[in-house]
Amino acid sequence: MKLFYKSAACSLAPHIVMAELNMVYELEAVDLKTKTCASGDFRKINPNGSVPALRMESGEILTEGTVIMQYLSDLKPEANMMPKTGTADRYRCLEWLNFIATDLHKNYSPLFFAGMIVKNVEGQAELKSYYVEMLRNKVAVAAERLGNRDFVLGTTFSIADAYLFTVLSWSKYVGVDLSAHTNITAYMTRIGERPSVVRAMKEEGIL
Ligand SMILES: N[C@@H](CCC(=O)N[C@@H](CS)C(=O)NCC(=O)O)C(=O)O
Repeated sequence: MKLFYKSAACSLAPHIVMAELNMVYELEAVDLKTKTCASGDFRKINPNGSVPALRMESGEILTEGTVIMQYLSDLKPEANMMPKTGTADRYRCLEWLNFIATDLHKNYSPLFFAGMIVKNVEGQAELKSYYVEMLRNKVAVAAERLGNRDFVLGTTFSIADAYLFTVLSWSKYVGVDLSAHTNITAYMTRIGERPSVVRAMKEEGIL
């Protein structure tokens, strides 16, 4: 299997999942600006031009991070990285994945590209302040839902943790202050020390 990724981007989440599951995998870095990678034109691999993309054992390409992570966890169901179909926890996990993808992830993105969205500096500052405020509220919701659990679903590390950790780790680059939520800062430290997370981050050159 090969994961097409960009260092520290959302593709870190499935990368962590592959490491956690002790899978045999290859990595190929993508330049998101030029949409190129060692294999050539990345749009031929993923017409959407975004990472992550996974080349599965069959040779087919699977895209969409939350789906890739579900696919990976289904390859090794015994590792319980996603609760079994039909259980209440399964839907709790899906609820987290959707919340992270749509309410967290996509509200961080404009903070990285403010200069491409708005040309004048004042406009960029306004845009950033809007999204930082939006994220302050969304992170408060995440903190409330996490409560005093070790992991989002309780005591078991799941694919939702790999994704939540990845997205919240962008806070330091874009001025989103997590320090008001001590459960979140402790969570970030706890997940960041996990061997699979350390391995994936090292492989991406972040550590
Ligand atoms: N819908 C995709 C979006 C992934 C996404 O936003 N990836 C970002 C990096 S974190 C990206 O590749 N952005 C460049 C682009 O979309 O052109 C998913 O959930 O996997």
